[in-house]
Amino acid sequence: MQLSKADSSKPSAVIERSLTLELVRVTERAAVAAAGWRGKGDEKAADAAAVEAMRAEMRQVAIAGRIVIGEGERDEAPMLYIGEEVGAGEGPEVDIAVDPLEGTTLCAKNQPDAICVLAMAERGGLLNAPDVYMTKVAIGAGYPAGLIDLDQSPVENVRALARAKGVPVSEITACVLDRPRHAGLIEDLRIAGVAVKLISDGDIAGIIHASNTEDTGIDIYLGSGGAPEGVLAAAALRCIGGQMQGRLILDTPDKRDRAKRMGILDPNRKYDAADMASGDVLFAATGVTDGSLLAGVKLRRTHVMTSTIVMRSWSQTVRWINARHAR
Ligand code: VTB
Repeated sequence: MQLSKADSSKPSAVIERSLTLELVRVTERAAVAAAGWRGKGDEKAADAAAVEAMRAEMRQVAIAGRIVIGEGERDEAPMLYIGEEVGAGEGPEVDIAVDPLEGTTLCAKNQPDAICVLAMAERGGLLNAPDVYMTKVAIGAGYPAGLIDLDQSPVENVRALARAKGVPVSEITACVLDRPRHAGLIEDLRIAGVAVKLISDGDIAGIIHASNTEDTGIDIYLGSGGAPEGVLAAAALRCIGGQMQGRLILDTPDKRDRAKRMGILDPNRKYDAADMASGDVLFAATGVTDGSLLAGVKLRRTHVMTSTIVMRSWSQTVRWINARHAR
């Protein structure tokens, strides 16, 4: 194993690697704040707690950061709005995508897989995605490039994957968000014999699961979810490997206008993971509720335990950091 990447032939790493641990502190603090709202039925309060904590901790980080994916437009979100400058101001110029509490409903109902998520890339490295839906497909690493394609039907994508994996379609498990808009998709998959794992929220975790088939049993992620979540999932896939495609659903003139203002000129463009998150990318997520990706925050009498996954595209390193914090 080569631990020093100093004379690697890869392009130079632009983002200081010690920033990975700084990001962990940010998602940890957000998760601890949100954890106080688990099971309280108040999604807004849970989200606000995570946002405030994330923003406060980010102020300590030595970056000149700019929010590209955040809580919304400046006029609708007081904190972590698109374009907000974050960080201590001194340090590398980076773009930041956040989902301070991915799965607010999961947190409010204390259900699995609510997580706090942050990705960082070189300036200009993250797609400025409007808050619309995105059609997504994702699989893990080790398959020929171009195996999955949004121009094929979901069932065709599953068939291609099954062939490449050398198993019958009946042994493929697809992860899909449980939404009425996916009724046709779910029916088509079931008619084809595919096993469908339905999740109630949290498609960033869903896509990460598809890239980790051996542990999760999930082979492919299919369906539409938030475009901002798509960019965050793409950042994760850049680090852990796997293929993904996304296409914005710009089905009204208003959405097309919004996208245009954000620099999206081709409304039908298919984006792969590297189109959504390019160059050197860091990704961190901390569990809020216990889930299949991460353990949730444990609030003990004298201390708090957190569980975080942090990864970096340049080195393809994935770390799981379990931390014990004094109360
Ligand atoms: C997904 C999922 C989120 O929204 O993007 C989903 O990752 C899509 O939107 O956790 P709908 O809920 O409208 O289907 C969430 O479930 C909630 O933000």
